[in-house]
Amino acid sequence: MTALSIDAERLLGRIRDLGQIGRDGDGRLVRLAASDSDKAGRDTLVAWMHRTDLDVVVDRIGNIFGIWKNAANADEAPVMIGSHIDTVIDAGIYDGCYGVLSGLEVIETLKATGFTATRPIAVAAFTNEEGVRYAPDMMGSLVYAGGLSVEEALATVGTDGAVLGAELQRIGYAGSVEPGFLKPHAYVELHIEQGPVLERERVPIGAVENLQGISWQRVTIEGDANHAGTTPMSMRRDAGHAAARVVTFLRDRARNASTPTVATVGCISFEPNAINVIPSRATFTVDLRDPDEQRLQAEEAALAAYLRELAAAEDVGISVERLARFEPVTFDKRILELVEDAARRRELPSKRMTSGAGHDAQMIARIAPSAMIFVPSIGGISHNPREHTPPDDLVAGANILLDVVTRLALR
Ligand code: HGY
Ligand code: MN
Ligand code: MN
Repeated sequence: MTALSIDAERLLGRIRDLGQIGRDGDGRLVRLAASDSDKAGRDTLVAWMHRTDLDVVVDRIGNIFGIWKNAANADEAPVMIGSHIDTVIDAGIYDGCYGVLSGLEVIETLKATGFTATRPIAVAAFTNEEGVRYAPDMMGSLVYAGGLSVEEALATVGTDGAVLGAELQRIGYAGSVEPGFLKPHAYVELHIEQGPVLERERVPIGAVENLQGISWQRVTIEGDANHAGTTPMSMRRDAGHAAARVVTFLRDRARNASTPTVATVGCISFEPNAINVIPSRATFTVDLRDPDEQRLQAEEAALAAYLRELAAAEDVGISVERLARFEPVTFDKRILELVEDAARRRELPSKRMTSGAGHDAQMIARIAPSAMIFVPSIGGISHNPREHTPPDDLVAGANILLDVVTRLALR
């Protein structure tokens, strides 16, 4: 008997279609949380949910749920499939969207076969997973899991000065339902790996057993603006130079470490940002990650010590603001075994692995047994328009999700 399969063309077509929504004037994909382009993506997803006859619910932080339930199972805890459809700047079309659209596809496929689940099946699109406009990232799922109050989240001021709550109102996604209204029986997230491991090892399915800790900080360095031509080097309080020292310190330390620690300065700005003025202020972000909590704390302490030394040596003021901090997460072994069993039955190699990226699953793991499934990323590239996963791998991953959800929905 051939195994049930999702409708590949429908899934791949929706990924392509959603990937065209939110292109800016330069053709870049930019659907930042609660922006007009995010609204356009949300509206498209909701329309597809309605077309599948799902109950659509939006909660107060704008998380969107498409719920398939019937009179017999409506009171049972649901199997939840989720991810996100907001993007970074100049994004690929698979990050997050692949998981949400595969969840919708799994429900649509099961509905068409007359499958009778013993519990509802819900697909979720969580608000602001990327954290580019509003920190922290994974915000919608963090609020959903009770890790951040919805009031605090709604009051968050974005990088453009807009307040999240007002933006959700403006785009029509300030729902009335309290986050956490559905406590999942189990949560599964399908996602592109966004790293090089599966492609390099020619393994089509990743059973993600844990996810590394994340530390986000914003550093502000205060110096003195002064004339670039007349100020002797020995008399400068150069915030720009001090910032450059931190960037190099972080990269060299992580690069030379024998651990999987990674460090990234993704945003940096100078004031007054003029060619002939010594920067009076430098503001930049630091993203530190490590699968081990003790090591991550040691990296944060090493940076703090370096900043103290640098402030004294360069006679500058340095202040640090925490933007996000999440400890490493271990996923549910039972669900992982279902993933591996499903791969075996479909004669697909799989491997256990760690997620380098943050995901909504790490938040929902606080309230329900959760796990992730990865598919390969070509060249390990992500957060980049060249992000790509071959269609066969996309379909294989969605079929593993179908098998795992089917098993969970019968328990
Ligand atoms: O930052 C992350 O890892 C995720 O893409 N938000
Ligand atoms: Mn993602
Ligand atoms: Mn991402």
